[in-house]
Amino acid sequence: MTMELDEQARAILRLNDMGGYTLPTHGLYPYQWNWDSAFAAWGFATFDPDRAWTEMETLMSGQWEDGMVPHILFHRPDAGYFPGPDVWQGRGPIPSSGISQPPVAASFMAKMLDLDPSGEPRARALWSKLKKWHAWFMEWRLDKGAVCITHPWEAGRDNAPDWDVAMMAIDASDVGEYTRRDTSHVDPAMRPTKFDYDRYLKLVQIGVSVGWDHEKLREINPFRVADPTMTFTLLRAQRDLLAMGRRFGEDVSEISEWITTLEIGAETLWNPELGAYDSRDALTGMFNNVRSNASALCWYAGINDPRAVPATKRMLDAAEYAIASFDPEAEGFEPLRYWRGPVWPIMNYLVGSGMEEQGQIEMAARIRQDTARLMELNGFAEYYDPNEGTPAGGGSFTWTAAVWLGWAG
Ligand code: 9WN
Repeated sequence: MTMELDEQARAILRLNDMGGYTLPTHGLYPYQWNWDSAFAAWGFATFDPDRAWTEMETLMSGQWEDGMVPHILFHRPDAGYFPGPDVWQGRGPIPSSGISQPPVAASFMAKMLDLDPSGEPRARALWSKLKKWHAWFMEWRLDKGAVCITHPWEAGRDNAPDWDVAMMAIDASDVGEYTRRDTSHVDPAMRPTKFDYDRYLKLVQIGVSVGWDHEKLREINPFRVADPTMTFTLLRAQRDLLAMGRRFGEDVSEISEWITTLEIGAETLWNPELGAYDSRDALTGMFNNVRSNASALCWYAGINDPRAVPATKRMLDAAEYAIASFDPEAEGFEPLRYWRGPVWPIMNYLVGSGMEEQGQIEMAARIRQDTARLMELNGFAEYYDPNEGTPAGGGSFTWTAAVWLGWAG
């Protein structure tokens, strides 16, 4: 059984391989996405290390002059996705979007190096690029040491309830006409709403209007939210970058300072009333009061926080398959609508592997078993209903297959 699933997972990676970069899935996502690609590299590393390093190299080849690594690289035009390169007008060496995504690449590169120590020369060449990307976050995205997103797509958790209040404050009345493509690939009931999309596009238009100048955007962008996903993944990635830097004989003093800053920032996201790490609106200073699976990324970031255990356990127990993206007991929980309830294998890996490392064995085992069960029963979907296990979103999904190969299987 496991062997068969291993083969299926490898076949998905091959199927989505465009030669040098991997699509999340054909149809719905016909480009290279940043954090998907890091997961893909790790999946490839379990059976084809050379291809794995190439994936990372292609991702980093899209890095902007200022260090940012965009969330989408549009290698070849494809009418099946909106908004495409003409709308985004990124200013990098490869047509791209104008925002970034959770920086998990350095952490997966560390895993790749464990699996394939002979890849060290390629890792060394990538290291300074990753450092430049991490420096970009430290320069442009901090609020009290926590990492902010400037667009919901930047967090990778598009329509999470975390952003609802901030989204309501955006005036998108003049966004104009546009045609979505996502809803022609999957059931609109599983996707973000038109209200969300109007604002997603409005934020892109604002970015384009200033040529994606980060300094100007810091002044005028109507959306800036400090986010646990970003803060915890960057904190973890800095630790992994530092460890690799030491191994390569690099000067890592600056990275140590970044780690201290991010640890202080992470603490500013602790919401005592919620009993969880929470997103905080950097423009208003208000917590969003949303209990999501991003809170449980603290362990992945190396923070073994006993305060976070009770609410995390409650979230695990509130659904058949852990861990729901949004608290199943909260008002507005939607088991099939993208980041407003469904369970995501990639988040399960980040959360579960962090718990394993920090000795939270019981919760970790529960998450890992549930992740495996979902794939055994329902294949390699983008995400699943946390109560029924129903596969949802795109099928034959790259990062889900990678999680099977690298961890759950
Ligand atoms: C926008 C590719 C990406 C993931 C994100 C996920 C979704 C895109 C979309 O798909 O976002 O970036 O069009 O919905 O939310 O995490 O990287 O799989």
